Amino acid sequence: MSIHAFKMQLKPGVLDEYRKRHDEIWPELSALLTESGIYDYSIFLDEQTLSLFAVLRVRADSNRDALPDHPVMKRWWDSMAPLMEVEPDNRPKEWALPLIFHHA
Ligand code: RM4
Repeated sequence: MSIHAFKMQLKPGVLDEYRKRHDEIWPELSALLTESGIYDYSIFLDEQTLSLFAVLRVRADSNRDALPDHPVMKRWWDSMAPLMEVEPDNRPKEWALPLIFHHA
């Protein structure tokens, strides 16, 4: 198992919609994340900057690297692109947050 954290950036004025999309997360996306070895995945919001802080755990046997090519992931990212800062292919911009301290 490993822990990963990264930052994403929400656009102004879309917080309610961003929250709603995650409250109604697609079952097929949820299943894909689980199948890819991702679990205990949380996204926190910095209300001052609209930065999103994602923290997730990845199983040792994960195939997380294949996720960006999966049609369900691409469809989700396309649908979320109006709400987030994204790369040219619509995946969200991500800034890695290196682990400094962990209390188990
Ligand atoms: C986020 C973003 C991430 C995705 C989660 C489920 O808004 O699209 O890439 O992993 O949703």
